[in-house]
Amino acid sequence: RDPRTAWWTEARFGMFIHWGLYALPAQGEWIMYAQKTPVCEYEQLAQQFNPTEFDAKAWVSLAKDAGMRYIVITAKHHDGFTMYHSKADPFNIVDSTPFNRDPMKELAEACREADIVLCFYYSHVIDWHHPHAVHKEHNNTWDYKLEEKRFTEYWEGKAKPQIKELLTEYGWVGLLWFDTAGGLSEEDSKDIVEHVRSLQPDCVINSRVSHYMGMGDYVSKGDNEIGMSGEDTRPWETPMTLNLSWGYTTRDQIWKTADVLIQKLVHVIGKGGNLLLNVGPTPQGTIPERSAERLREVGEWTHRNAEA
Ligand code: JFZ
Repeated sequence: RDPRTAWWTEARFGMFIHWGLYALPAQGEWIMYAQKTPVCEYEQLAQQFNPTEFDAKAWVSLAKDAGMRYIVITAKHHDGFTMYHSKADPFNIVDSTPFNRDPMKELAEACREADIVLCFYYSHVIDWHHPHAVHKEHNNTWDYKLEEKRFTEYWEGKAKPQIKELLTEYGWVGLLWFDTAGGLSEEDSKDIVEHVRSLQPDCVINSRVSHYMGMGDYVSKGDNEIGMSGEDTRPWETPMTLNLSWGYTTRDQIWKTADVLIQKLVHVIGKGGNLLLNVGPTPQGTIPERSAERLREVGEWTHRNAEA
């Protein structure tokens, strides 16, 4: 049994949080790419982003009530905007919005108090804001020319310094959740793993850090996909949505019922996996009431059965 992943395999159930500027247009976290929004236009969202209703303690206690033991939040998603105070790039919530608070700092504090493990999602390959980020397919080709990209400038100038900030300014980080590694070389994947290990040797890394087999401490399944296949014996996790999208949207109102969620939870855990269940907070900084309601229902069921 691996001491690094021990807390995580015991935790079983976590809260995924997709929160960023994309909450404002309210059509999911891929909106910039879908609409080919120019960087200068997308940046204007930051000036309107002021989530004054954000309450870290309320989010953490909702996770706790639901029976969750860890939180994975989008410190940076594909739009390149960081939801914490980054010194490496001013396109972040403290330097570019009127909000003037670092919600990751507040969450780190609230998690420590409540004994919930804080983890960060970091989009290490896709970054539509940075001129030199390179992905296999999903690049910002409306602002930047592929042939003019110098990947090292992104890698050494933004991705690695920002990962370092996350691993040095927020206390112990339980897990770094990487994603969409298409096009990243084996060498660069190893580079990022070593980078994380050198800063926080106990930090768990998910398999999406790389497209090369066997990297990372556990396997992230496809969305809503349950169970292991093949020969991989690593622990695994199913990321799941409550509705049909990750980021906040007003369009998608197809919600899984509490019964279905409880069945999924039992199914995943029964097969030995972890369930990472997503919420997409609003631009005001609140978890949509429909989502909160569902999570509390799941929690009531879990707590009832834990006592019995
Ligand atoms: C990625 C992101 O592009 C998406 O915005 C979200 O953050 C999600 C959790 O992860 O999308 C994926 C990546 C991999 C799979 C599905 C969606 N997959 O392997 O099935």
